[in-house]
Amino acid sequence: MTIDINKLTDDFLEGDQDQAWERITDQAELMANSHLTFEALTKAMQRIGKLWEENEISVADEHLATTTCDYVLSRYAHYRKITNKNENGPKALFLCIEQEQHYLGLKMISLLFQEYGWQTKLFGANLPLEYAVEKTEKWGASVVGISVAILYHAERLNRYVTELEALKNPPEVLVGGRLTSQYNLAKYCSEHTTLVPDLHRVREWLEERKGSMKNVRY
Ligand code: B12
Repeated sequence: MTIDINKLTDDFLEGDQDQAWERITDQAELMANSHLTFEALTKAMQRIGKLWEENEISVADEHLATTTCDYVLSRYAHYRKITNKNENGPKALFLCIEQEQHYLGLKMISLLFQEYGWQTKLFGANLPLEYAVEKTEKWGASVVGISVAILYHAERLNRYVTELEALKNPPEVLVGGRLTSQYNLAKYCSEHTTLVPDLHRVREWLEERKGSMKNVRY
């Protein structure tokens, strides 16, 4: 990948949506491959985290970087015609557990599922458990993807997993987010839960299921 991550980070910190978008469109390989694009955006946001940790930037800068990254993500999805209306595709619902604000990664994963022909609903940040259960049941989602980034939020994970997996038609619960790459969250999950540490593993998971699906767009 030849994109300059430091410059992309600077665009995010400036809130320069057009410049950030151009930096992506300049790279033909990114425009053709969402995996590489999401990897670049992830690296830039991780760099934002490092700068925040080192007191180089403020929380306001983090917010601006987030909305700019989110803009690029939405524009990329529009450009690549990635849709969540994949009729007859299996259903996946995505949410962050209560109080969890870090939703950008979840949005990327939802888009990846869409590319593989899934119908998706993206609930984003901070979805209380009662609604997660209700929506899963009503819509008949076969997968629920949960994101968790902050360690003290993980305590809540177990209730989400337990209640979702106890439904009459239980979905497969996938747990991802920054924490899963750093800690073993198995103690908050069950033997049926799938822990997904990074983008590569998501791609592998989607590839494994591809064979059994109709209407798949590659
Ligand atoms: C942007 C940001 C924010 C934004 C969030 C904006 C938003 N709406 O998303 C704001 C400013 C609100 C914020 C707030 C806070 N944040 Co913050 N934040 C970040 C930052 C810089 C980037 C997060 C991000 O978007 N990363 C990029 C995404 C793409 O990566 P990702 O989430 O890991 O997702 C990837 C995979 O994990 C996977 N994935 C993600 N979800 C899922 C789900 C499924 C199902 C699957 C399969 C896969 C998957 O897919 C992605 C693909 O690459 C991180 C730094 C970092 N290293 O991530 C800190 C960071 C996560 N934040 C941190 C902290 C401390 C906080 C705050 C407590 C304080 C603060 N900074 O204001 C609050 C807490 C808010 C809360 N209650 O949740 C710490 C956490 C440290 C810790 N020990 O827990 C970090 C690591 C910063 C740091 N270096 O210290 N934050």
